[in-house]
This record gives sequence, structure tokens and C-alpha cells, in this order.
Amino acid sequence: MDQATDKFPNGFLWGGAVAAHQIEGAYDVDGKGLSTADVLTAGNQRTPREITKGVKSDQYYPNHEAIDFYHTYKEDIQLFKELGLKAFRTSINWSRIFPNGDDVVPNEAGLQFYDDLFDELLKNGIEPVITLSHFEIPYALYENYGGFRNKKLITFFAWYAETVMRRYKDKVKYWMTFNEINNQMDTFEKLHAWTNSAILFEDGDDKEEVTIQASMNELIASAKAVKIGKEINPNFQIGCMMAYVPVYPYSCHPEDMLAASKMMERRFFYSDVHVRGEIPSYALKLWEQKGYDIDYSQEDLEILKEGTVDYIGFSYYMSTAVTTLSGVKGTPIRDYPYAKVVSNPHVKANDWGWQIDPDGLRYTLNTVYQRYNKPLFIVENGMGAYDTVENDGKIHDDYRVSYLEAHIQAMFQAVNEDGVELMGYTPWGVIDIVSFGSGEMEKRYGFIHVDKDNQGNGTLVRRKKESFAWYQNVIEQNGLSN
Ligand code: P53
Repeated sequence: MDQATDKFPNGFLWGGAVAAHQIEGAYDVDGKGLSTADVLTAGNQRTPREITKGVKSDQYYPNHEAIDFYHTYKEDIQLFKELGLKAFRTSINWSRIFPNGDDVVPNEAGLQFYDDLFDELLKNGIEPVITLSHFEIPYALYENYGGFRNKKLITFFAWYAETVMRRYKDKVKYWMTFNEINNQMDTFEKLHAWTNSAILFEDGDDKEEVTIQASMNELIASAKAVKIGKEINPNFQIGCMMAYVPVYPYSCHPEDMLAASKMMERRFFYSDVHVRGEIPSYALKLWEQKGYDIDYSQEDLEILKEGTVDYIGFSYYMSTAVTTLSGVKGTPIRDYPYAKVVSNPHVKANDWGWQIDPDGLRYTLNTVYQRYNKPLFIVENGMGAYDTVENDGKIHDDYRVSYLEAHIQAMFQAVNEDGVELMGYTPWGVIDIVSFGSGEMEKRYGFIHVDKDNQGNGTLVRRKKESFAWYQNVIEQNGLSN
């Protein structure tokens, strides 16, 4: 067999990933309503982003313009085509379709934009992979309903999902419901509660209880979307989207092992419901012990069963470690005060402290596949880094290539040595975009550089980085060259 073609399965979806609010800009045109991403200020490595009440004239909001993909998508898709992408993952901005979230009639101009975008991708041989809610919801749903803590959002989301799935039924085959739905359970205090849930907390709230309620509402909404989607087009492949950051025991002390496994439970809770269609016993026990009164009906439980996902999409960036040993510096963990999150002495970290661990990807692929026996799809992976544009306009980003190469190697081993079923790989931020976590432009992931800085200055000119040719070759060879 030809060396070049026996590396990854036939039809493997080599691609790139972004999200609507991080790339599109055009935040107030063609009838779009305000989204929760539009009231996030810029932060940096040390300063968190702030959430403002509505748009303030004296603040800078990096997502308002982002990289203006709304107006440049045709030229950008030409670059994606040259790169060789077979798939492009982005999201639909809910507030383009339903400006207030609770509207009955969709905004035609918003629908038309995604029609044009998907047509342009398909015309260039690129398969759209679409997330319904990627870390944003219409702002009015936050202000007027309190976000996903309110069960009414289940109905609004289901109507939004039905509207777009019907409209694009012949254009989009691969869907995901909520981006990184499990990325809200560890630190619901700040931005993470402002992800897909956009919870408006009230005085006296037990934040964990409210976050669990919002999570359940999202899981039910997701199952409804899966069920409706399958009725609209039985060929749809509808997945969930998880953030997998594996937690290692820092030592082989049995208590470290138990602490690591407890931490993993919180993350697995979401995929357990998505894939198995029922609430796991460890979650029911926890709610009982804490006296949480989580509201769901018999009908909701049936919907969970009927709306299980076809595949598991997930992001993988880093791993983390926990310990119960005294004398090791770390951050205490809510609920498990005897354990703390510590840095792993065996791996390095990037400038934002994210620990680089390609073996962790292989470990994750194995663990998740063995747990669920469902096809997996790596829909985000990458390393945020500062890039320098040299005087000759070149960008030597060998660090990016090293990171991705090591992760593709790990993925190769998981597929070819461990037998994991993997549908594709769409590295994050194929073109430079606004960082979600910090709001910076200069935390870059792309193969394509965009001339814009953290303050919003720049020409928005696109330049190919050195990694562009490298990834082009990976796709062409269907794997790493030997
Ligand atoms: P940024 C934390 C941990 C893992 C993934 O993140 C995360 C986050 C949030 O910061 O989010 C995903 O831009 C998310 C993307 C995001 C990407 O990772 O903070 O799905 O929207 O941009 C990278 O470097």
C-alpha cells in the first residue's frame, strides 16, 4: 500500500476550527442582536476579561470587529482551500438568527449569511462542521431570563436548532450542540459561567446548584436538538463537544488517584449524559448529599434517552495534576479541600501556563473511546503563542509545528496502535482570532497571521506563517511524512 495513504483512515477530516464571535466581527449589522460575547472586554495573561452591563462607549470590545470574517470570508476560504482543508469548524451565531433569542420569526439576513458561507465552503470542497452554541447566547436571554438557569431556554434553543437544521439540511452534515459544555463546572465564578450558560446569578444562590441546573437544561436542550435534527435529516451526524483536560495523580499515593478520579467525574458527567442518555449515579448521589433540588421531569429524562449523540467532539490542549500530599504548592479544589491542583514537573507549559502534553492526548483518546465506544472527533487542539513578523514579512513559528506534530503523532498512535475510531482533526484557530479566555489577539493559534494587536490596531492583512506549508503537507500526505 502507498505509504502516503495508509496513515489515517480514508476520508479523515483534516480541518481547522474557529467560533463565530471570535472571527466574524460585524456585531451589529444585518439585524444581528447583541450576544453575550459582545459585552466581554479585553483582558490579558494576568487580567481577566470583564462582563459589562450592555455595551459601554468607553470600553474596548475585541469581538465587535474580531478579524472581520463576516466581510472577508470569501478570500479567507481561498486560503483555507490552498491549505487543503477538508473541513472547517465554525459556529452559528444564535443572535444573528434570533436577535433577542425568544423571537418566533428568524432574521432572514442572518440566515442568508450562513447560506452564503456554507455555499462558499462547499464550492471549495470544504465540509462545514457546525456548533450551535459556542460560548455565547443572545444577550437578551441573559438579561431577561437569567440565561440557561431558566428552563424556558430549552424551548428557545430547540426552536433555534430546528430553524437552522431545517434551513441547512442539505448543506451541513456534521453538527455539535454546546461547545465545551463541561467547561463550567470547575470555576463557575468568572468567565466559565459566562460560556454557553450565561447565568445571571442572584443573591443567595448556591452557585454550584444553579450551574448544575443550567447544565441539566443544556443537556436536555441538546437532546431535543439531536432528536429534531435526526427527524429533519437522518444522515446528520450530531455530536456533543467536550473539553478534555485529563487530571493526573501527582503521586502514586492512593488518595491522589482517588482525587484525580473524582475530578474527572465532574468533567465526564456531561458526556455520560450526552452519550448514555441518563444521569450517572455519582451525580445523583452528590445532589442528594448536598440537598440540591435539580428540576427535571419524567419527560425530560425520556428526551435525554431519545437524543443521545452520534459522536464525541472534544478539545484537547493540556493536562493537569492533583495531589493530596502536603509540601507541594498548588491551588485548592472546591469540594476536596484536602487536594490541590499542582503543576506537573514532567511537562513544560506555554506562556499562559497551559501544560504541553501530547501523551495526554493519546491517553484521552483511549480513555474516552473505552468509556463510550463511539467515534471521536478532535475539534480543537493547539498552542497559543506570540508570533513575530520579521522584516521580510516571514513568521517562523517552529514552536507551533513542534506542538502540532507531537499531537498528530500521539493521535496516530491512538488510531493505529490502540484502535481508536477517530473521524478527524480540526486544530484551533486555523487563522488568528480573538482569544476566548483573555480577549487578546496576540495569543495566536493560526497558520494564517492576521495583522491586529491587543488594542485593536492593525491592517487585518493575512499572511501565511511557515506552519502553513507544513500543515498543507500533512493534509496532502494524510499524516506526517516519515
Ligand atoms: P483561548 C480553557 C481551557 C480549555 C479550552 O482558548 C478553553 C478554555 C477557555 O479559555 O476554550 C476553548 O482562546 C474554546 C475556544 C477557545 C480555545 O479553547 O483562551 O472552545 O473558544 O478560544 C482556546 O486561548
